[in-house]
Amino acid sequence: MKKIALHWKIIIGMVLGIIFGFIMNTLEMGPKFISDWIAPFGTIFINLLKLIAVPLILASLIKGISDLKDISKIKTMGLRTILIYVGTTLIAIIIGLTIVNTIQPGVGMSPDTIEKIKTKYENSEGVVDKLNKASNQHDAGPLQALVDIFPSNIFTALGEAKMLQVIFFALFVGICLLLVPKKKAKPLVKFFDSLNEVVMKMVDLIMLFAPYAVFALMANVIIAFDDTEILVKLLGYALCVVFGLVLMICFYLMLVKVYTKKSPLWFLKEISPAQLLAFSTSSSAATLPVTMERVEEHLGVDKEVSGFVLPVGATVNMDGTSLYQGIAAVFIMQVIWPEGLTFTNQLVIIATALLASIGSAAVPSAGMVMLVIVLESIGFPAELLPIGLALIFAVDRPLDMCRTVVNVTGDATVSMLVAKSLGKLGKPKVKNWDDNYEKV
Ligand code: DAS
Repeated sequence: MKKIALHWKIIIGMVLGIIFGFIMNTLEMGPKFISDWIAPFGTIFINLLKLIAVPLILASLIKGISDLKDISKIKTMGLRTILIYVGTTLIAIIIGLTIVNTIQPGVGMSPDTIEKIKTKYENSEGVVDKLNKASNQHDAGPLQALVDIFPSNIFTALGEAKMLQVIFFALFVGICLLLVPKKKAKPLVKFFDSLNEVVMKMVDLIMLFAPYAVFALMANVIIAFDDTEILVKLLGYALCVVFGLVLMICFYLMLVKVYTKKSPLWFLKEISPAQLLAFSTSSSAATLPVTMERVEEHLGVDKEVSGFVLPVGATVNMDGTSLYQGIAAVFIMQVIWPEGLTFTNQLVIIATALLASIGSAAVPSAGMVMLVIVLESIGFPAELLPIGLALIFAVDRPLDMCRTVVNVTGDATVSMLVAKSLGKLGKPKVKNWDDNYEKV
């Protein structure tokens, strides 16, 4: 019997995890059983992916940069990457604002629904935690984000997986490898070349565990749903976000088709394992090793492009998150602060949602934390913030899963556009969809 491709095993694991989660949710001890005996396998999988993200970025970027013939390409690559990232993020926010102002999902919500949501979630641990995390962001000065790019201790940066600091260090080492005599550079280039191969093989091995891990992750998400009535009331808002995210995916496919002349369906199929993991883990950072492996080995993007564009993207480019922040901010105002719905405020939302998505960490629910910053930027009353977050809290996890898929897809798209513009988009190294997974 023909072996089932890993792609399908992951989807089967996802579906079975959702079914298992709903079944266990009907049993008295079901949720506890899942959180004690099933969820840890999902955590182990995410830990393994995060474990290899930093060495992969280091090896991929240093090896890639040191292969460059012309050092000026680094400046071009950096500039093009940032410009395209800002452009796609602005488009995402504008799509989100257009949808939420047209459909107006927050208008006409009944006071008793608002009261029910307020009572249930306003003082919940999840909402309070997000507000506390958001208040920690206030202490940072206007240039703190720039200062944070430059590490004072590379071992701390590596140990704490500070992506932008690792990227800066890798770029620094790669450029210096180009500037020292070839003979002197060779041992280090060979070291990072072999490290890259080894870490890529680690991705293959970890991915064999993916179907079981995705089962655990999905079951753990389902047990969090305990109030279907509220979920139904928030369906309009949730569908606005999902519709906007689907439009963003269509926008990426159009960019791939028009600019790289590649088949959009081929592109979607080749990055689907990364999208499935993004959906299951809600973390761009955890998905990064698989995104890099798919983009390099299955989309044909050269290492020095993917090694730079993807880690930067996972850290600062979150189109799905910025679209969601635009919709969520206006939805909350439609429900509890209609006087804030001015045109000026919507312009401010565009600017702050762009900055907030850059500042959002690539971890679950980070977008909701930075949503507080967006709301505060338009003078949203502080005393209404807990209710505002409570309004969207019940559906935030499934929407986080969806927006993380868009974040990862956007990064993969931009890596192809930048590679194409630099003549660094070649033939895929691995033909079959899951060829390299079966070889281990
Ligand atoms: N979960 C975040 C990510 O990893 C996105 C978000 O929270 O909006 O991309």
